[in-house]
Amino acid sequence: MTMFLTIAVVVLIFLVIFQIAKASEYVSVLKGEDVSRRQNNKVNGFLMVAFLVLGMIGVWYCNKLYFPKTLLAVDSASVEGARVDSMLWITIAVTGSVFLATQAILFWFAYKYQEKENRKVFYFAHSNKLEALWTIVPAIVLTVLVIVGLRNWFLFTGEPPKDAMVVEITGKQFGWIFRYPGKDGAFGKKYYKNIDPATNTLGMLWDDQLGHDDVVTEQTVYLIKGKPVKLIIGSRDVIHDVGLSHFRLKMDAVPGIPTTMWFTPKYTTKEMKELTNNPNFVYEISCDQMCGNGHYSMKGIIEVVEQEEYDMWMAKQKPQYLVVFPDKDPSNAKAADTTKTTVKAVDAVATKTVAKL
Ligand SMILES: [Cu+2]
Repeated sequence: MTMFLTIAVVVLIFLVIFQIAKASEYVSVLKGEDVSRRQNNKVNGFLMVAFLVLGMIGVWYCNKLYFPKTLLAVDSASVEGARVDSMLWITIAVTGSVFLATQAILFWFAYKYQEKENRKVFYFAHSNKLEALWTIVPAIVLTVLVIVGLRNWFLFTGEPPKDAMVVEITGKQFGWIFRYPGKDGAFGKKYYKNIDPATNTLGMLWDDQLGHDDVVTEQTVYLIKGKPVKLIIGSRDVIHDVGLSHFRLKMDAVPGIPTTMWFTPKYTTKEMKELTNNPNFVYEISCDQMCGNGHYSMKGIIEVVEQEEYDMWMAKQKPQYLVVFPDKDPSNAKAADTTKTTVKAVDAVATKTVAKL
């Protein structure tokens, strides 16, 4: 029924427009072509100005309505991200003012220079001066924007400060695996043919000593407030992308080609909950590259905490090597020793009891 009504309404509207067009055609024939054209021009000129004013009000209104919902409403959560924000604002200021000026001139001229009886058309074919002006000025402005962008790119992807921590992040269909280098500060080697979904998600080579203290976690990564962190990014299957919108950074995760970027978290997760007025706030890692049918759900979480909390958390983590080979774990060996001693003690008591009997 609704379908039928919709079709009927569309057909009716079409018929009405068609009839109006036909009627105005007859009217113009009656009035004379010149007069009716001038009148049409007047109406069109007025509509152009109305469109300009209404359009600008619409832009302002949408901005007012939706800006608080954008990420820009909250400060960048990384020190370096502030540079991305300032680049964005400068670009919006430059392109926005050009947009406003050109659109205002375009629609205003359509109204102001409409056909009039005593007005002669001024033919203006070419001006070298103007050509040079509107080629050179945008070229200089864009070059400056690109240079600023490149400088920031080299900063984010270059060497981090010396005190930076390093975390490896590996994308897979559909999730994230994190690896911390442990006390030695170095990652053990890995080889993709060693990957085993159950016991060796990264394909680590177990005979590499450097990897014996590497801690591997999934889905949630812990970072420290105020401490620069370098991410070494990779992928296990297809191209993914580490999207860190709150930190204003992102970087492709490419199988076989490690990429890097570094940043300094500025607020803990707890502080962000207050800043955003959202008790459920989490720093999200989104996959920013279409990577398969589970792409939408490929979400990781970053917990930014203070150094002490991080140390406490890290102390509880077991290196992956010891998870896979529990018999190599000294704390397990001790536990085994204790069991042995207990058994011996029980034996001794039993022997004594037997002897008494
Ligand atoms: Cu992905």
